[in-house]
Amino acid sequence: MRNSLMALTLIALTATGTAAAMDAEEVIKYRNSVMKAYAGHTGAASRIVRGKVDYKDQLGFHATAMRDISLLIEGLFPEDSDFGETRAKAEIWSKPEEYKQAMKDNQQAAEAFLKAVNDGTADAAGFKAVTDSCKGCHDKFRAEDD
Ligand code: ASC
Repeated sequence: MRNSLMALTLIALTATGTAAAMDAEEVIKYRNSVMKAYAGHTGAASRIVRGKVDYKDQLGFHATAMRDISLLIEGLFPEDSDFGETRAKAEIWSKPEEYKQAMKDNQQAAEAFLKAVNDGTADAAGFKAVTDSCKGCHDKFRAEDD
């Protein structure tokens, strides 16, 4: 009983600590870093897929990172992270169903591309499906550069 109470208190404290640490400006910086990582892996994979470089043995690494990152993105836009140094548009929060669908499209394309890489059937079209879904989301939900 005492132990479980202590455990519960610890969980509660941890949860509070996590929430307090989620300063919106830090979330925005974190989000930008994760997106840059996604762009880095996508750019690297692109050069392999297009035969510009001969690092085919590293394509699985990039495709895995792309798929993993695609799964993180949906959680990177909490309600209060819509101000300041961000190009995130209000539509992310005002059209949540559309936004979720765009996330899902990207996740599915990235998953399919990873599977193709693992099966040895990856091609330019499968890769383009991923970048098209990136672009689809950016067109709707990311503001232009200043
Ligand atoms: C990329 C990247 C994006 C998308 C977009 C697709 O490689 O960094 O933001 O693809 O350019 O058109």
